[in-house]
Amino acid sequence: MRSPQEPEWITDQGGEAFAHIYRVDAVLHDERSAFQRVRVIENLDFGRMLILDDAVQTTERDEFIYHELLAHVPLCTHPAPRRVLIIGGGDGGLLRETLRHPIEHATMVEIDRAVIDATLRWIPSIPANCYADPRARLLVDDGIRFVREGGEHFDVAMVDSTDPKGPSLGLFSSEFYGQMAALLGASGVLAVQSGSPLYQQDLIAMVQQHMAPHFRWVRTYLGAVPTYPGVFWTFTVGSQGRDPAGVNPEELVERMRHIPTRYYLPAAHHGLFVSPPFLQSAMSAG
Ligand code: AG3
Repeated sequence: MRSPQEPEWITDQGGEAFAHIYRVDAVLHDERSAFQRVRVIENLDFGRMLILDDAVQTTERDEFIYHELLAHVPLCTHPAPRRVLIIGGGDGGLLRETLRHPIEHATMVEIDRAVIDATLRWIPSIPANCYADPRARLLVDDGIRFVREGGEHFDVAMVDSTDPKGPSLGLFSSEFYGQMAALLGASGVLAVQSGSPLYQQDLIAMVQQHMAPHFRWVRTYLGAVPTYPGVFWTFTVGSQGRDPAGVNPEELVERMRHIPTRYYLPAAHHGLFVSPPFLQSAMSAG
């Protein structure tokens, strides 16, 4: 038993033998939804943090890095995105970044309403006012089923998932990427979070392999997310039309001109695809 003076710490395990730990300075929300344990805690260094089971999803202090990287890379890869699909993303950060582009609409399909509600209530700066945007459509539903059933057309899709365990495993399958490609059409772009390059190299290789049959270009890029185990994190983009690494630099500047960012920069876009050799080997492994 912990004594009342001893603080609680949350352990987000990366590899077999390492983890990041965070002191719980206050518990703002703790519930077991139909899918997972949903917690919002306060931490002195990172502010409010959304934790699903024991995995940190996002925090007030560093959420912009992940959300900007997952949104602006695929959106700028497509020449003129109008319809956007987000699978997962319950905290709303990705939808918020997406809506900064002059798109027609964005549909977000999140399976767990508890994540949407807890973030809206306790970390409102992350969704900001994205759900009030008339271009946003929110569906609380199974994203895998939504994509399988098809019937709608999108220009850009993003998968903002939890770790590849349980219900989210299907979001990393070749079958799912194939069904996504069918929704996306000729210049479609898909971006996903593809895990840690330190302890999930198998996942990166698997995502590469599973996307390859369905997309003309498949590229993995790196970001630094301080609150994910090991800090280094990867994203993988599949594109049918343009090469994500070949977008005209002046066009990038123009497209991002009125979009404020704190991490993603047009001038850094191409550099994202110049991968360090250890990541290149991870991509081609498997
Ligand atoms: N999605 C979670 C990425 C995986 C983090 N893994 C971990 N901490 N063990 C982030 C959702 C942000 N919108």
